[in-house]
Amino acid sequence: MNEYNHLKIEPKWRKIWEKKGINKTKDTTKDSKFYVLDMFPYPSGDGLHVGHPRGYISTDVYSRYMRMQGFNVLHPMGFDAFGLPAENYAIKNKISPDFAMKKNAKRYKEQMNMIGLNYDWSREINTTDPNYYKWTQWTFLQMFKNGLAYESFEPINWCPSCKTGLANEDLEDGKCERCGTQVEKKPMRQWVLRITKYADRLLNDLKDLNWSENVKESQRNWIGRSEGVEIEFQILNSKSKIKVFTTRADTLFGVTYVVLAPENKLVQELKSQIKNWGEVIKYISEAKVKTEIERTAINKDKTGVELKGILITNPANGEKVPVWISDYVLADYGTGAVMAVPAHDERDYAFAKKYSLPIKEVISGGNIAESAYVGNGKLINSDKFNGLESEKARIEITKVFGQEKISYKLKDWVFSRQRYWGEPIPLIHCEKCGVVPVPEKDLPVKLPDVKFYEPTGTGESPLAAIIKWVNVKCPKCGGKGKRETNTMPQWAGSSWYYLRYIDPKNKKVLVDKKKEKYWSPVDLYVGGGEHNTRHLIYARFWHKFLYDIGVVNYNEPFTKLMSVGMILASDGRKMSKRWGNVVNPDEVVKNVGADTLRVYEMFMGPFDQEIAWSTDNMVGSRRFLDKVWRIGQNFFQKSPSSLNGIPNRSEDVSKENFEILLHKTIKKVTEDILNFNFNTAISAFMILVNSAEKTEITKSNYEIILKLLAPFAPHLTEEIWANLGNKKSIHMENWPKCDDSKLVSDKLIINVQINGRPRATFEMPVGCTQDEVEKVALKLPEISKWLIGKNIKKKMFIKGRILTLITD
Ligand code: ANZ
Ligand code: ZN
Repeated sequence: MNEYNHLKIEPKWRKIWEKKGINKTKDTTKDSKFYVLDMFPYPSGDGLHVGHPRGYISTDVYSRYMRMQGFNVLHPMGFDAFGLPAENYAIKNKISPDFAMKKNAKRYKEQMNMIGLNYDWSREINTTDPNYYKWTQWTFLQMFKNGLAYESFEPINWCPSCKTGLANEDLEDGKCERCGTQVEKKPMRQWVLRITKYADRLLNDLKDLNWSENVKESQRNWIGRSEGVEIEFQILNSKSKIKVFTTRADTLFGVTYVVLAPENKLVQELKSQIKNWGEVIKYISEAKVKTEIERTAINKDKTGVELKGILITNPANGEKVPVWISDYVLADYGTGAVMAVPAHDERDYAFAKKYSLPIKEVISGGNIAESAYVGNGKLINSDKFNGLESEKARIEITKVFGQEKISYKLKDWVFSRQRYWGEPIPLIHCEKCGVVPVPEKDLPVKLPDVKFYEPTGTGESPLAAIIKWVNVKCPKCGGKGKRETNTMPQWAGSSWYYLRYIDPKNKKVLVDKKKEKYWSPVDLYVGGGEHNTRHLIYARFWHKFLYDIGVVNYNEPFTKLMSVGMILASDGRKMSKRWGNVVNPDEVVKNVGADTLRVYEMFMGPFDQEIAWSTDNMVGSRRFLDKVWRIGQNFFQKSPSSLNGIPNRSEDVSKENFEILLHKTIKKVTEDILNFNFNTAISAFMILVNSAEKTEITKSNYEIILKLLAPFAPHLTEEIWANLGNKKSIHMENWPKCDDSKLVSDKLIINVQINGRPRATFEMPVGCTQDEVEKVALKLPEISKWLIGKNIKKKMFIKGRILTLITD
């Protein structure tokens, strides 16, 4: 018997596939299309570990399946190679980021090929390729021209270790996502994109997407739309007012103090009136080092300082109430000021208790001696509004004292980084003309070669030191100009890359409109759940902008989204060099083969859930493939003429029952692939193959099994397929069709009619022949009695249903 030698089979077929171009996407806009996209990786120096390809294998299975269903499939791959990780890696290893990135990308590609991923590499893109980032820069220019990119001097998040500004989205619990350092606020010149202008569309259009409710909910929370009211409180002995944002205008009569965020500009303005300035300034500097989570957690101890000497008037009842600063109020949400209603808000309640501030009940229904009552109810202690229900009162009180206002948690996107390894922002600062866009014909603005990539830490990018590059003529007046030296964040290039795969080499436009219309939107997008907010919000924003300026035809980029669960190490921890628990796919492929790795990763558990690696279980997947191989060997040992029907060993599964199971499996595997239930698809396979071992399986049924398995184990199935004498690649075959008649049950009801009249019904096994049916029928008394003394002139049989007898 021939051995299943994956080391021989796998590289052989990969070479043949490449030569035949079976992964190539057809350059047509006519056939039915299907676009399957992976979140592309940034190529890190460590290469892939076995956790990375879980998503890639799923899309590979899916795209092979769709191709067998007759679709023109686009399944591309590329690299997201700008950004801090690549740059930090390069600095650490003292090589240029460009060199490091190219080396790493090459390694990634080799590993992906080794796993048999069928990418169309002729469409490969890399965000650091000037021919690619030309269009990232071009889109930025269009945003600039449309007023969506602006300069800001507000304090931004600054990572003292990475020495760069960061967007809110780049923080984890107030720490730099990359290095874990506590982020500071630092005032700096920044380029910012007005993503908030798109907040409502980003929110509303979620409803049309075939995404899980949980991802949609994360996006909703991230956007954080809140309908409320702004109310102004006059400061005594001052012209200034304090404006607060509240969602509970109905509690206005219960305000017993007002709280400003420590960073609120008013605090500095009121300095001369504040009697305890020393205490105030000390508190402000302490607040700076706390994270947002620490500041706003309900159960954290609240701290604050009263601004002594400041009083304000409640517009509703004229009461004079004190003003405090506290870090539980955030500077960049709402107005950075809160009207405190301790009777009806938990944080205000805790704060008032701690500092013995009055608690005034204005909504009935609770027991404020014990805790804040946060629900709705009838108003009390609220003058002419007494007796109104909260909801009605909110409207009425707003009419008199406030202004309706919608607040968003989403902030404009801080879009500049003070680092080398990113797309240069294509703007020129002119002494006379101000900020001037680089003319489109001069794009791309290429990154210059430099000697040092290290961040300067001064808030300027290392590019600022390249005098030759920085000094340019102003495109408008020809006078002295200087290039913008900030670069774009890593998220820029990944916000639109899926469009470039459609038309990767186009020199004239970002993407040809006709091609875009055909291929867009992405039908299936697969990647890690960590991208549920940032990347997927940025990309949707970028896409909607391109839609608005007529570059693309649809207003959403990704129709269906699937999140892949992480593969943990066998010790249950994240795979990491730090823990020494990384499993290298090269080893696995060498030991048991790429097909085993693929089958195992699809089998190990529900696709969207975390799961720990187990080498033992992987061996089980190999055994399954061994069985598939062994069954095939039975065919090769016979002479070619006796290929139909091999003798079984025990015949404990009947041929009929096997066919039923086979068709059930076709149905199940088809549905499971479509629903990303790969693990149950593989279990169904295992059951099928076990019974295939115990029956007389025909060649054509065996071929059906191979076709079903082809997307999962492409090399093994191709090898057997070829050995069976097939010339065309199995991956170009049609997907097997399930014969529903075989599914109903393993028993059929046969009707017998004599001369057009129904005379008997009885059960027969599925697959019964006319002869078998006749034999049973003629023995039945209710049939035979009609046939006494008659000759049967004609017999007709509708397979599996009706036997008709005509007599003379
Ligand atoms: C008075 C009030 C009374 C409030 C009451 C609540 C209950 P969302 O839904 O998240 O928008 N708030 C406003 N700006 C804030 C800031 N910058 N930092 C911290 N908290 C802030 O929440 C809106 C509510 O959060 C507002 O309504 C305000 O407290 C608080 F019985 O105003 B409320
Ligand atoms: Zn100029």
